[in-house]
Parts: sequence; C-alpha cells; structure tokens
Amino acid sequence: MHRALEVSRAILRPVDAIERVGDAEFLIVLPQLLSLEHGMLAAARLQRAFSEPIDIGVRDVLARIAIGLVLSPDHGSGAETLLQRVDRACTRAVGTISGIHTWRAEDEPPPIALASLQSAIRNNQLQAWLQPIIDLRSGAVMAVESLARWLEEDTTVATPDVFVPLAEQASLITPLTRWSFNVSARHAARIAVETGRDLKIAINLSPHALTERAMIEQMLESLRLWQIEPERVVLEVTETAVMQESELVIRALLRLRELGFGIAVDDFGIGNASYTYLRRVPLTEIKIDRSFVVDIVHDPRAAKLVQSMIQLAHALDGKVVAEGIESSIVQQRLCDMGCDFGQGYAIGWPQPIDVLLQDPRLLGAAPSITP
Ligand code: G
Ligand code: MN
Repeated sequence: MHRALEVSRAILRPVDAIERVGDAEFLIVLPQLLSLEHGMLAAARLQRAFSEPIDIGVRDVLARIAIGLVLSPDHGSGAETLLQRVDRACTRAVGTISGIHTWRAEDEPPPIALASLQSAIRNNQLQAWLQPIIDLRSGAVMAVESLARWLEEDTTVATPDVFVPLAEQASLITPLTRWSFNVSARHAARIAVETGRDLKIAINLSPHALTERAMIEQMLESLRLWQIEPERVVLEVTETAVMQESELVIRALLRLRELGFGIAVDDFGIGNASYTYLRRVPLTEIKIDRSFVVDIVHDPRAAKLVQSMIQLAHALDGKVVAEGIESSIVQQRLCDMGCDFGQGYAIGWPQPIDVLLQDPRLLGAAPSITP
C-alpha cells in the first residue's frame, strides 16, 4: 500500500474512505460529519502526522501536504461540483502557511461573459503566445506553436480550453480563428525577419471554422500579406473535433493539404482515435497528447503506447511531436524511442513573441540537448 495511505488510514475513522486519485493526490470522504470544524480537525491531524519524517524503507522523507476541504451540501452538491471545488481548495492550500484551505465562493473564477469575449476579440485583447518545438535529436528549434492567451493587465482572464468552447457555442469561432490565423502569420513573418530562419508555425484550428465559406480564401489572403508559404504552416486539429464533424471538414482538410499546408492531429490518443479517421485525414504529423508523455518513464504501458504511436505516424509517412515534455529524462527517452519533435515546459514555455525572440536557440545557435 502507498505509504501516505497507511499514514492517513491510521488517523481516519473506519467509516471514512480514502482513495488515491493521482500521482500524489488522495481523495478523502468523511461521511456524517457533525460540522465543518470536525473536518478541519481531521485535516489538522493529517497535517500533524505528515510533519513527522516518513520511513520509506531506504531513507526518511519529510512530506509537505496540502489539504483542501469542501463541505456538502453547504458548499455544493453533486460529485462533479464537489470534486472541482475541492481541487480548487487544494490549489489554494498550497499557497498557505497551514497548508489547509476550506473552499469559499470567492475561490471560483467569475463566469466569463460572452460579450467580454466578443469585445476582447474585437479590441485585440487576445495575444498569441509562442511555444518552441525542437528537433529532439539536434535540440534546434524547428517550429513554434501559436497559443491564444486572453490577458487583461497581465493577468489571465481565461485559457483557451475555457474560451474556445465558449466561442464555439456562441458563433464567435470564425472571428476567433480569423484573428488567430492572422496574428500567427504576422508572428511567423517577424521571426523570419529577425532570425533569418524559416521556422514553421503551428496554428490550432477549430474544424467548425473550416466549414465556414471563405475561410480558406481568407487564410491564403493572410499568408500572401505576410509572405508566408503554406508549406511553413501546420494546422492543428484535434481528433475528437474532426470526428464529430462532417464530410465538409475532411474535404476542407484535403484542400488545405493540396495547397501545401501541414496537417497535425492534435492531442492524439485521447479522442476518438479511429483508424477510419486516420485513413481519411491527410495528416503530416501526429501530436501525442501530454497525458501519455508524462507517464513514459514510470509506466511501461504508456511507454509502449507512445512507441506504437511513433511507429503509426511513421508508417503513415508522418512526423511525430510529443507534447507536454516536462523533464529532460522524458525528453531523452522520447528521443531514444525515435520521436521526431518535442515541446513542453522543459524545453520552453509559451511566451510573448518579444520574449521568445530573445531565445538564442531561435537563431540556430549551439543547440542545447538538455535544457
Ligand atoms: O491542445 P494543445 O496541445 O494545443 O494545448 C496546448 C496547451 O498546453 C497550452 O495551453 C500550453 O500552455 C499547454 N502546455 C504546453 N506545454 C506544456 C507542458 O509541458 N505541460 C503542461 N501541463 N501543459 C503544457
Ligand atoms: Mn496544439
């Protein structure tokens, strides 16, 4: 049994349930609590137990734990709401001295209003940040992925995983896509001027937008304006999104491929991966989802799956990009497995273009294999 489970079990009541829900994350359910104070007492006892060094066989370790508390029904009901709130409380707890935080309504971010997204697009409050993608063998930066950021006075209003679905529901996806494509093309042009290198630019596309009449023409127009060849642009589409879409999307992708664009299957492995789909989409790249990548070092099954994704991409004459590389060990392992390209926090964060342009690796200077 996990050592943390043992320590906790000794403190909890027999009716309490504890479950490991992540690498170092545990969910504890305390039924029939008399009051929130009893929950806080349990949290304080757990804190105390973990403040002693734990003997893990080879040596003693001192763990610092963060505890988030949520009380049902006072703070909400339904498993999904409770889990989401306890997760938020935990994140808050990390930044406190006691390491314990009880959920409060103020912890929830305010819901974003559609009108504000609309005006953010119109008034240029969105930015396209860039994350470097390197050749895993040489370490040289080969491409950048353009990632939308919605910022007001240097604080993030919302991340794309929140505002892109919102835009999709509200018919804002076309103006959002148009904006994203234009600004990415402009960035690519600036990189070419300032570095003298033809880096590729990867742009995330919502397939909904592709079915819009005139979208492809507008994309070509934008590339002409910035003097970028379609061959330098990789369009990233998620597999789930394409699967849900019609014949129209596949047709648009075929046309884009013919025009010279690269087509990447984004977040590969977590959607409706279907061989039918792989057979029909004219892909040039597969981007392995980070949920597989983070696990390759300690989970042999994840490693085998990643290995087979690499083989699959190569068999289809495509390249493979690993997403979410957060350590140099993972980076090295992927390189050994024959993965072509990689991106992730260990290689480079998404950054505003002005910051990215300071990165010496962009100039093709001595590539560093270990970041
Ligand atoms: O769906 P897509 O793969 O395009 O999502 C990219 C998102 O992943 C961006 O919001 C970016 O900030 C984030 N990201 C980039 N590198 C890493 C990483 O190494 N780890 C994690 N957790 N997220 C990352
Ligand atoms: Mn992407």
